[in-house]
Amino acid sequence: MDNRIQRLREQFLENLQRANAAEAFEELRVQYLGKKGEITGLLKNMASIEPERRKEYGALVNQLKEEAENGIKKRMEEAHARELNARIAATERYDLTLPSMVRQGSYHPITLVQREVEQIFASMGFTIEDYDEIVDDYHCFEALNIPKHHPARDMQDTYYLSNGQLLKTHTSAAQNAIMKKYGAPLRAIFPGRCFRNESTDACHENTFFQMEGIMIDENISISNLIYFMKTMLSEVFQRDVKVRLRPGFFPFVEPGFELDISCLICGGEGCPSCKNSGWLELCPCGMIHPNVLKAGGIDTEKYTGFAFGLGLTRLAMMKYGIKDIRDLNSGNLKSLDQFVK
Ligand code: FA5
Repeated sequence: MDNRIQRLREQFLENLQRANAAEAFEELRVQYLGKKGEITGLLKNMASIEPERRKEYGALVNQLKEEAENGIKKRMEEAHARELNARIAATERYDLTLPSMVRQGSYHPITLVQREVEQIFASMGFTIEDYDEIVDDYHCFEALNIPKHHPARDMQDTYYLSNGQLLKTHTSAAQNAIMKKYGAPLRAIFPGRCFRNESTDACHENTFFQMEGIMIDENISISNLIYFMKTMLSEVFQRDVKVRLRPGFFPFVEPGFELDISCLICGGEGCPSCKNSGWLELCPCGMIHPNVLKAGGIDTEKYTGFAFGLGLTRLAMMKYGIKDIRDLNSGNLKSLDQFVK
């Protein structure tokens, strides 16, 4: 190898060994490979080389140039990795003894109110049941005395799935299965998420929670129904709440009622949360229709029963003074983490 090239190579490799920081590598690059760099100079020098040696000389310089470029790159990467490891080892290590910076989690207001209502009914001998969110037409409608093409289906704008099943529009969809599971006498509540293709506003969501309750036994009457509803509401609110019962039509109860409570957001004066009526539809209920009992395998000569469909989401709104139902599904931690318990 040409002596000059050989000397420059040795000098470069020595300097490269010594360099260990980003700035030092940049200096080396300028010193050897920059416009006025020493290796670049060798190339510029080509004209002064005898023509018969030029080819070999050019190849050697280019080889050195490539070696220098690759050498700088490799050592830079090694230095970067060393730096990173040192930083992780020294300064960015987790200190497991430090107090957590993560905010404490909280239960959703609907979970809180659901648990409260569950406890109240459990203390009165009701079992708590879980039921599917995807159900079939029979359970959601037909077993509830709502045959195909019955106009009552229009009250619940339903999300149908391509396989013919549907998203449960109300917790009543579990009545039939639970009657068949336990027979009579029976006391059960079954909370669940319901889905309807609703236009949303301050008191309507397309996804909301209800809690269904049924009690079937000998001699069950409307007075039992009223007693259980009143007990539940006075326990939940721990104060007097004005309620009103008015006739309501649901094909699966006879007679049927709408139980409304005086809006606790506006004190009954009217606001968007109660559609300016001062009352909020909270808990439709009634005496279970004999066709529904029969479909559930219950002896209608011996037993009667009541059912209710409590609007759990609305109950949470009233209990916690939440003005807009949409806040509850918003995932907005600012409003939801007030309920840390
Ligand atoms: C029903 O769903 C009946 N299955 C209830 C029932 C059960 C009646 C047993 C008789 C016997 P309704 O569609 O009215 O009824 O809904 C019941 C409650 O769910 C309402 O009073 C309301 O509190 C709540 N609810 C209904 N739709 C919505 C909605 N879009 N957003 C929030 N809550 C709703």
